[in-house]
Amino acid sequence: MNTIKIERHNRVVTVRLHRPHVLNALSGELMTELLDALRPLDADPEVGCFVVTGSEKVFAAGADIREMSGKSAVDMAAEDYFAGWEEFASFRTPRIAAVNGYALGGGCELVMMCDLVIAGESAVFGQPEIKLGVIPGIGGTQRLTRLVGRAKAMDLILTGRTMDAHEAERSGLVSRVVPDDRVLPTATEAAATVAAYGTPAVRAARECVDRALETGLTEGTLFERRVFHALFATEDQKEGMSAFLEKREPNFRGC
Ligand code: CO8
Repeated sequence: MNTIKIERHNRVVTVRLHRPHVLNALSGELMTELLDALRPLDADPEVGCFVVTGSEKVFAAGADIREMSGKSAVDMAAEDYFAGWEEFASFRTPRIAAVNGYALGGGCELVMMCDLVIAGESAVFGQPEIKLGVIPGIGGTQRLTRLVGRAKAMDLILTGRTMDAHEAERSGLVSRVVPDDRVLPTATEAAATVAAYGTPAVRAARECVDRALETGLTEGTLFERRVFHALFATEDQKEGMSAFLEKREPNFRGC
């Protein structure tokens, strides 16, 4: 692989974006390599969480402007350019973004496709596409608005200004801000924690939380209650509740 590096420790897989000469700009090759690498891991029951990160200096400075710049509208539509990122968004394995430095444009959109976002003090978020004569194209106008609200989303997308890690946390884009050198360790610890829980409950929790962005309160709470009921069909529910009552650690088996 030319553009990413993958490491696996027990149930946690870490994907490192690796195009340092262009600040990890997201090219078509990077997207393809990342999807090809993660697709089988997403289907592997022994994998419990993904961590997506960049370098200590930059997460990703957006889609690759050089790659896009010469394309026509017909090229973009014919390729359905970057539609593949929706496959990443639809993976069932939970994912944690570990962000140092710039997460701009497509980099910020990739962050928003993750479930938890651990940001270092140096992290910078934004959707500056307006400065290039375009708009966000990997879900930025939709996910940012749902996550931070219309007022903040309009501010970021129309002015192209960036926000630091603390503003991003206050706005609801970031889960936790930690010192820069704690970003990857914190993300990896959180990933190991998530990966140790029962897969049916983790998947159910993700689906229910994401449903909140798509549906009304009555329908969403009914969906949640039905999923809650269904989890009583799992061995993990019996194990989790028995372990609590027997004052021991649970041993979840993902079934
Ligand atoms: N694409 C390609 N190359 C890039 C990118 C990028 N997004 N960002 C940086 N680079 C390159 C630079 O060209 C430079 O290369 P070289 O050394 O050959 O000149 C190298 O990386 C280092 O960059 P800088 O010298 O600019 O570094 P600075 O530290 O001075 O500045 C910044 C860092 C502020 C991050 C600056 O590089 C920058 O503004 N980058 C562009 C940010 C941006 O506009 N991102 C949005 C891109 S568009 C996008 O993401 C749209 C997604 C939707 C597409 C889907 C379509 C359907």
